[in-house]
Amino acid sequence: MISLFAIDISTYQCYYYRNRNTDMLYKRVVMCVSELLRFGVSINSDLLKKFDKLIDSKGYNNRSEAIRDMIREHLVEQEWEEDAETIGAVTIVYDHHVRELSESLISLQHGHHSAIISSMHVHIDHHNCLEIIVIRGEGSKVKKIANKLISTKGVKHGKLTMTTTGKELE
Ligand code: NI
Repeated sequence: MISLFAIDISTYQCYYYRNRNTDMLYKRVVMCVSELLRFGVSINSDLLKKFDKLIDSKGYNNRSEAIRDMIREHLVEQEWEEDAETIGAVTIVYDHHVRELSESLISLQHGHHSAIISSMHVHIDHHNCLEIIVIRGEGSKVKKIANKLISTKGVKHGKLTMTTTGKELE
């Protein structure tokens, strides 16, 4: 059985303005607005049931917002694939008592000071530290710095969250 549902989605639109004095029409590129469009999706009812269950467990109130987020997720993935300017957040957990580890991590970060835009250090307990390091740059560069941090000997756990500058997303 096939179910049909519609979702709202944003698109860009630029406006044309008429100069009252000269009666000339010109394009105002600084002013862009987005409008909501609706389109229908044909989907198997069992698949739709599973989808509704999934988005409900993730806290979505409606299908439109869930689908918009899925589209954004793919666009962010594409930004990374295309090596566009992006943002990554690296989380690392390590024992600061391990010999020369803190120094290595600090010197690595100083070596990439122009790409590392912020960092936060949390003393979890007597031994363990958590650091969140935010890196901005081309995807490949962000990954390279993240991998260096994560693979530093003594780092117990490290993970790169590949996010976005948000510039290209509505
Ligand atoms: Ni600490």
